[in-house]
Amino acid sequence: MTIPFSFELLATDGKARRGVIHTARGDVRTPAFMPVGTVGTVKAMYLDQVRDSGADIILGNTYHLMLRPGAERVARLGGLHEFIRWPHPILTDSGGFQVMSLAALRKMSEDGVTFRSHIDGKRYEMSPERSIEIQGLLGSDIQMQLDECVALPAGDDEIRKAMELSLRWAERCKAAFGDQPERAMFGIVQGGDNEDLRSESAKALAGMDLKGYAVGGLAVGEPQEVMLAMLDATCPLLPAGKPRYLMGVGTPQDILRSVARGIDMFDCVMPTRSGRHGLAFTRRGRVNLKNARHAEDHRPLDEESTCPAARDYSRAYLHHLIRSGEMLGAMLLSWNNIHYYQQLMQGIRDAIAAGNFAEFAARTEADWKRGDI
Ligand code: PRF
Repeated sequence: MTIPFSFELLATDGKARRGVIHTARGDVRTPAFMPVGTVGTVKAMYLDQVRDSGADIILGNTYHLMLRPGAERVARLGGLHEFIRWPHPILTDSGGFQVMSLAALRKMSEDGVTFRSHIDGKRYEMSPERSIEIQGLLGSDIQMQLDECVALPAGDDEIRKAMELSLRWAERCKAAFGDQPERAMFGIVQGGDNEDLRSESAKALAGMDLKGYAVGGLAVGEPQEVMLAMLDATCPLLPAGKPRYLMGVGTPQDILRSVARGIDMFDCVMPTRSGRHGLAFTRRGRVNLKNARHAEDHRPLDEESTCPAARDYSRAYLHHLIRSGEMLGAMLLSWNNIHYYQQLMQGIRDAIAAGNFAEFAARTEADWKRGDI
């Protein structure tokens, strides 16, 4: 018997929640950070390193994988887990958001989105049903509804239209997904920076009795206070017994402040993308290794870290690698950053379980501000 998908709330501390998502491929401890493995690789890292850093789940992208190598091909190769050699849980995003940010000549209609591939210009159509079909071929454990995300600032009419379309697509995705106890399909709250539209969206989705809920359409150009206000307006309307996922967020500070408002799951390219560009996340804030001040610095990023990338390499060497555009620089800093994010999530989970999340958050933010070691 495979294990059905379920969410167990283990502890709460204020609005912060400690929980576990049970899946057929293993448990996901929440709050969780999902490293982004867009094309079937967490860029510049071995998946063993990703796992050892403490990640229970990674994210893959429908849009990229449908274009190359193709969802049907991945299915013939045994599914995404087998193909990339990650036997643990995978969440896939539905594709709409990536189409809007990457594809050419994209067009939205009631029935879905048509676009041309950013790779070879070939024309594709993606309906809510096709997005779920692709995610099924990939075999992901958590699948996302197709939605429309509006970049902010935007007018209320445009935000309402996208929110309502996303609700209709949620119904179609739910029907297409059907009854698959071992997997989940999450709905996505939209509504831009408008609290009323957010609450309408959240209530309608909650009424669909989905297995989990994402908050989309944030971190798309609005200030952090606006994003947090939208979480304040949304989270209390979502069922307490289901996981809540804030899509595409964020900085370590965004994560702390969103956990404080009841978010359980995050994904972001920030640790890997900024790592490739020479930015390191540490207990004492960010360190830009491109900066000349590191050129003769013997010290590691953090001698107390359990991550070799943080502990065993001098800043001078990391500076040299990044300045030289060497692959190893990107590899070491991605490793450091994913490890840092996972350590942060472990700290968050421990603090919620111990009932001292507010103190943990205040101390962690104060440490970042104190500046580099
Ligand atoms: N929708 C989907 N994926 C997303 C977003 C969204 O709104 C965002 C917004 N931050 C990131 N990824 N489907």
